Amino acid sequence: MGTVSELCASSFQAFLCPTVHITPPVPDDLTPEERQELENIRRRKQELLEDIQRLKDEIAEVTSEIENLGSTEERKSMQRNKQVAVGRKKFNMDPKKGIQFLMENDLLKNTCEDIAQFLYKGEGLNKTAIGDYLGERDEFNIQVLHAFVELHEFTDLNLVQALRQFLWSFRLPGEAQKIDRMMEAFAQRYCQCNPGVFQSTDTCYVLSFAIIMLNTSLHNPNVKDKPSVERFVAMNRGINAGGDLPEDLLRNLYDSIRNEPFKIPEDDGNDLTHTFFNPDREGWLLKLAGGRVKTWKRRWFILTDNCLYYFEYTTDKEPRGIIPLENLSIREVEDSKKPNCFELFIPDNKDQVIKACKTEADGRVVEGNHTFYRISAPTAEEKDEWINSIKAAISRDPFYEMLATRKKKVSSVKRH
Ligand code: 4IP
Repeated sequence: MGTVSELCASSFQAFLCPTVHITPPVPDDLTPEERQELENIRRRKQELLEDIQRLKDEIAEVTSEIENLGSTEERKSMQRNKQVAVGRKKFNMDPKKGIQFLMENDLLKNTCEDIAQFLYKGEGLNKTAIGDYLGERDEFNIQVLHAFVELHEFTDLNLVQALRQFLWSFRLPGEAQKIDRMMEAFAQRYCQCNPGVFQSTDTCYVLSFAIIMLNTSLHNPNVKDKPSVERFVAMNRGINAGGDLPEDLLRNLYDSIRNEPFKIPEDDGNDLTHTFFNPDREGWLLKLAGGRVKTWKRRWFILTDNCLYYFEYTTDKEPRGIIPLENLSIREVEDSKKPNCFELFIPDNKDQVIKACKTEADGRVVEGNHTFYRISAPTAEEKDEWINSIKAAISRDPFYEMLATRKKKVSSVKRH
């Protein structure tokens, strides 16, 4: 009979070729220690064989899964889902590019209905991006907006219920023209689903805004003067083509908003409808000088009446400078010296001096000399809040003008 090492070698053979293993009998001429060792080796061999079998089974299973995947639609669909996920990410960063990508990869048809459906489902899409896309002035985007609004079913909903649904499906952009287009489309759809409730879509439009403003007044803690139902009814006199809307209807809408505020998508932690109607804000910011010597000065800024005022101290009666926001735009910028910067500038004209005034060291009030105002906020959150409030202040005025024109229209219809 062989030695233990020979026996081990034969076990090793069996290990390599597990199917042809015959356990030979234990030779008689072994010492008890050798027997014990042999037994241990054989037990270990058995365990290893079992392990090998388990691994083989697992490999077979995975291989068959891979083969199946390769041969079925599943693989294609996995690939497709991956592409859709990429498209969604692109959309959230730049809506137009995202849509373009999805169409190029045959994941979306180039029709406004298909795109509207995609936005309406909204899976994995950022609601601010949806709002931005729908608010675009482009003819095609306007068609998508209409197809999107058509997907909303407002039949037998009162105006507050319909607005709840609509305002939850995307985030209202901050620009007046965009808000106007979207609310116009909403009003048309509401009137189409509920004929006879309002005399015209303008009435529906104006009342929708009265409701959004009511929501802000009732639920924003900064608004101290809460309107009563009587005031709300009075405010909306004459808006139904010169006539009054039924008081019951207005009271119901008021109660609904008072009992439950609008739920607004808060993708970036800011509630635009609140900011839009209450842009005022104040706080410490750093401002870069306009002249050649670029010094940063800490100033107390107050945003009110579509102007930005800055003071040296919070208690100062006279501001050091006043910047009317009319015709200005705002953007985020990187500065190598200060964090959280944004800039006020004149769009399409980087050399023109911004209309503003400031106080010289000797107390004289003179015209400003900034072609842009670069401002640094203490934190990223404050920077975002300032940007949103200033954006809202900039777009509020033209918006109120548009609303006022429409109000005039709906209350004067009778006289014509
Ligand atoms: C001043 O620097 C301040 O930064 C002024 O800001 C600024 O005016 C001046 O800019 C700049 O020279 P010093 O105090 O070191 O002299 P503030 O008025 O807030 O004190 P702006 O136009 O930024 O208000 P120029 O543009 O005057 O050089």
